[in-house]
Amino acid sequence: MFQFPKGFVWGAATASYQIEGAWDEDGKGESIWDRFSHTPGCVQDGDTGDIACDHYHRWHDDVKLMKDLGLKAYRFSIAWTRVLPEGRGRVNQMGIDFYSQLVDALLAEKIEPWVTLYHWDLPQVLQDEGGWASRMIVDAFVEYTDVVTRALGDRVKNWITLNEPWVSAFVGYRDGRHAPGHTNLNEAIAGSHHLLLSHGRSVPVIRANCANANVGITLNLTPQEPASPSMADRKAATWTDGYINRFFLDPLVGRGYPQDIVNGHGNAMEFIQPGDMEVIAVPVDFVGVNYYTRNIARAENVSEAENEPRTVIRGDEITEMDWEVYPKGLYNILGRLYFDYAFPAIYITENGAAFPDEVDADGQVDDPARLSYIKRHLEMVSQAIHADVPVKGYFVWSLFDNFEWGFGFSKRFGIVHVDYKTQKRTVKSSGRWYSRIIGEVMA
Ligand code: IFM
Repeated sequence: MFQFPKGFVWGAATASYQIEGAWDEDGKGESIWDRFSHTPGCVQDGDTGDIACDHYHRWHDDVKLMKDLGLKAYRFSIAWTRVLPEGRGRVNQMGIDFYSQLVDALLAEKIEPWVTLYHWDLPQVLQDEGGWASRMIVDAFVEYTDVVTRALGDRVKNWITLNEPWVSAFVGYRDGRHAPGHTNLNEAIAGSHHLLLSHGRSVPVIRANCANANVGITLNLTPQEPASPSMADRKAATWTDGYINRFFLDPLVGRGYPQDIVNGHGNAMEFIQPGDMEVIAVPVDFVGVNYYTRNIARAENVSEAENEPRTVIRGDEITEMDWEVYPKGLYNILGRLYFDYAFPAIYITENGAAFPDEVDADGQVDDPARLSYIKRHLEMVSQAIHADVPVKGYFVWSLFDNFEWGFGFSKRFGIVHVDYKTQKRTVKSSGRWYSRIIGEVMA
């Protein structure tokens, strides 16, 4: 059915705060997500990641489950606060040991570890100093990178500096829907720059500590399509493409920040210092893409009657996140990353869907909608590869149902169901299918 090149990486992904639990155990410090979720009203139903999937205590069995699924790679993130509880300075050996043992167990099962250094759980002490909005964070991130890569760089080859910096900056500092819950556009813009600068400064550190490292950054990329051919809708699509996609892609390849977005934000970006843009444009080995859906951009300041009629209509297949299922968008974004931005390699570091799953009377979880979602997106990956786009791997989001940030546990993305009361894991039919596909294409 699909054709994938030899060596294609087949994986699944998670993130520390979403699965680990053990929020204050073994010397771990408080993160912004601990603080945010413990603040009443911030997360749906008052859910927290205090226990989550209890992976911190169950990682051994979880690795066994990955092996049974036939995964070839596992993408997970490090909790900065386990390793450096005060954000910088004192190293917590128990935190290092946890990840070190996990890496050893994965390697023993021939599962390649893919480590994300930052997936949103900033130490609260660093937030108290201004967090990503403050330039001090860059040195702290470089120190953290150095500590982690010195400890794991002898065994971990694949490194992702940041997960979705747009979300960290804009959802956390402008929209207030994520930790730290601020609503300040200027903080979001400064935060974006400091995130990218942290990435750029940490890439050489990773390379120094890890021979033959494969280093990249993961972006959430959402193709933007004008709702009609009108100029107003095209302008709207250009704007949303700019502030979600180009604002991160362009500086990474040395094009600087897109001027339309800088002007539109009305922020002079005076925090940019000489040399910053060169640092950000450090060559990477790959870009990671987290793809879920497209956006259809409709001009807000023009009434429907005055605008041209819509020609691009949202499909009626919608996930529980209210995201349209649109596999073609993945194909389009992959082409753009290669033909326009010329990244040397591309990995899908997340792709998946939330649907309301039920455990049936036989203890099974049948999730045909998720299976179909993954299958159709993989078909797009396969087609992109055949159109010469260098896509090298695919990580389903997510291995487990987990803490979906502001939505708490109400959204299930896993190919493995988690009963949060008993912590029982049940492989869903999508997980069994994915496992079979991996086996077939690897054969
Ligand atoms: O759960 C998140 C993940 O942490 C980052 N990318 C999007 C996923 C689904 O919302």
